[in-house]
Amino acid sequence: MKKIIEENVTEFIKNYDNRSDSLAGKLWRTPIIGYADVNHPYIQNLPKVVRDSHTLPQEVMEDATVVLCCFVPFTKEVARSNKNSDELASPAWAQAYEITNAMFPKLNEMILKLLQEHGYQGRIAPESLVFDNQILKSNWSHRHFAYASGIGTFGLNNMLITRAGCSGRLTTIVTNLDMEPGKPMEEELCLYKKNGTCGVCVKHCKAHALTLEGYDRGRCYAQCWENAKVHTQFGSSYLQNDGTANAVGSEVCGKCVTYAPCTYKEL
Ligand code: B12
Ligand code: SF4
Ligand code: SF4
Repeated sequence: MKKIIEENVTEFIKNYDNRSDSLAGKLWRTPIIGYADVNHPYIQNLPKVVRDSHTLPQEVMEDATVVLCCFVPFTKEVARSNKNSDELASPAWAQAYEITNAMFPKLNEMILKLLQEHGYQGRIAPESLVFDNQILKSNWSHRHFAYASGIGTFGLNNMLITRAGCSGRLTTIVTNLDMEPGKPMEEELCLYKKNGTCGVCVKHCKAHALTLEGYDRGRCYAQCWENAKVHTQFGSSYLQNDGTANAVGSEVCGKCVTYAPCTYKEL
């Protein structure tokens, strides 16, 4: 079943990349898919690690077994468009964000159908579709599920770093698939966490939201807002809890994600 899912997701993304916008055919690379064990203590502990109200997979689907985690890496071209010398994110970075966010519901739908065809069920956690712009935390952290599935580790830049790098986006689906889940990676993929070197992401954060001492989500969000005011041409895909759009434009920045050793890795 893993192979079938992998093939179908790869094919779907390839076909979806065949659009008519300026990033057509050069937006994504081969996705990386992992499966997180819903009964793993790391997952059961998420309400303590992320926030009390963090949803557990069993609340989304009673007979949940694994959470399918899909990381869709951006191409080098998209990652490198977001130059650190520029104050704001590149238009291509904002566009990639919106196109990918718009693609995910369709990808999810395809996976749900595929699961059904093979006698399984899947559900999207409703909390994964919204984001509270007051608290700046979700009740469904894609990154934590992806970490538990073994597809990557957390960087100093907060990103999930995978074997394809950290420049890309994540989606997750709760399933009752009968398969061997992954487990957290033993190897540390962030150089700073591994041996105290690098720290490039911190140097790139002109808003001083990311420092060696920690991360200020309020400052980071303010910088994303500066971008949203300018990058209004690609829409605004994130919703608030009440279903209305979160911002006037694309809430992006990502300088800590680009031009770093963990940005892009050849697969
Ligand atoms: C709210 C949110 C924001 C907020 C707050 C960001 C933040 N770091 O929390 C704002 C608007 C500022 C933001 C900014 C960005 N975001 Co954002 N954001 C989200 C969202 C909706 C929820 C994240 C959340 O709940 N955070 C709360 C914290 C507590 O959970 P967490 O960040 O997942 O996990 C952290 C901690 O728990 C801690 N941690 C890890 N292990 C452990 C263990 C223990 C024991 C403890 C105590 C803590 C701990 O480290 C983790 C990483 O910081 C997710 C989508 C989703 N539903 O998951 C996207 C998401 C995290 N964002 C993403 C991205 C790419 C960005 C930006 C680069 C913007 C852009 N696209 O240009 C910046 C990067 C900022 C940064 N360096 O962190 C991607 C990350 C992809 C990846 N490779 O990991 C996500 C997953 C969206 C997606 N669908 O792909 N974001
Ligand atoms: S830029 Fe360096 S320190 Fe920052 S997350 Fe990537 S590897 Fe870690
Ligand atoms: S997204 Fe921008 S503001 Fe936020 S931590 Fe990264 S570089 Fe700093």
